[in-house]
Amino acid sequence: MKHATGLRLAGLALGAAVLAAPGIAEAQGNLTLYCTVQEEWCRAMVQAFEKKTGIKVAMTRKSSGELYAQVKAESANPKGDIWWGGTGDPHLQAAEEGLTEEYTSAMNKELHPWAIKQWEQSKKRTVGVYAGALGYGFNTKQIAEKKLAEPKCWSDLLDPKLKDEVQVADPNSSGTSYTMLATMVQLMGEEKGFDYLKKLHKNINQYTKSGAAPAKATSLGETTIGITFQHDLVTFVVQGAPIKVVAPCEGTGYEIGSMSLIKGAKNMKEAKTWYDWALTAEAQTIGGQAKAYQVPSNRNAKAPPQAPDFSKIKFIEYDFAKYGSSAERRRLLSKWDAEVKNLPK
Ligand code: S7P
Repeated sequence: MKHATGLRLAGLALGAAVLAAPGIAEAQGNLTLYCTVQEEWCRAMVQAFEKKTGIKVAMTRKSSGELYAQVKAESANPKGDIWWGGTGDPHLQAAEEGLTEEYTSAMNKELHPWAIKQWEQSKKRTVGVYAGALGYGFNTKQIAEKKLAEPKCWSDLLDPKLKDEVQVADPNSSGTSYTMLATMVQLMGEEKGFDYLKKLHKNINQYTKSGAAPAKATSLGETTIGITFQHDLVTFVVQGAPIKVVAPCEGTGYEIGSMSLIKGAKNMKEAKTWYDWALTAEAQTIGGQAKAYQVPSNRNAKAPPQAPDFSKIKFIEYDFAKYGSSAERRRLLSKWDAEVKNLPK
């Protein structure tokens, strides 16, 4: 397995300076925002943007796969203006299918190379706004009470003693879970990756709709183990939940959380104002304040101190071009539906 060389997230020189964004004028107007991060962060962003620009925002929050399906379904008569946040793969799929619009922001020059790579790969149709590492967390009380060994690797999750103790989302609705599916295929090869997912299925107590839901369930002891992005577990750790976050020993995948302008947007001017603003260091510090611990894409935005330390995580060389492509994403999801989802336990 190769390790990501392009992902220089940990040692980023994150300066403290908050720069004023060029080209952002005080304005009035309306904007329909499709938001695919956690609700609290969506609301904090909307509030700050409305205050800054005077533009009124109507926001809808959904999981990434669901939102992609909505943008596609509405493409003949788009209702949304901008899609902000969520895993990059469905944004790349939307870009390839011509559902989103090209744009070059003046803010691009402040972004990390991994955020710009996303933009280049999509032919200017989506850009990186944050990065996050996949992993899992376990409830330390449950593990101790059930006298289970502390898991450290992906392979540990196949232990028959963990029957019905693991929770993850359905990759059709959830970008997080699609990231896991694509990670297993890249880490182990397709045959072994699907073999792994079939064995894991025996230990799954529920496939949730939302990717972050297993983090909450782990915090409440409703599941012993939750597979999510590591930052979604940190959200509960900082609130005192008995969760230990695991960066799996074999290596793991990651997301480039992305943003796209919706093709045919009714409020394109306002959507571009959001786009430029959301790439500023100022806007990217709002995540940490809203208990969202991803690594920001603006080089001048400080990563929240609680964010997972990427220098200590073994990353795979995630192939976004391949696993974000329309054909591959559709193929893997239907294979998962056919071969994993409905398997008897
Ligand atoms: O909570 C933030 C986050 O994990 O949610 C996004 C995710 O795509 C939305 O959840 P789904 O898995 O349900 O689609 C991630 O991009 C982001 O880091």
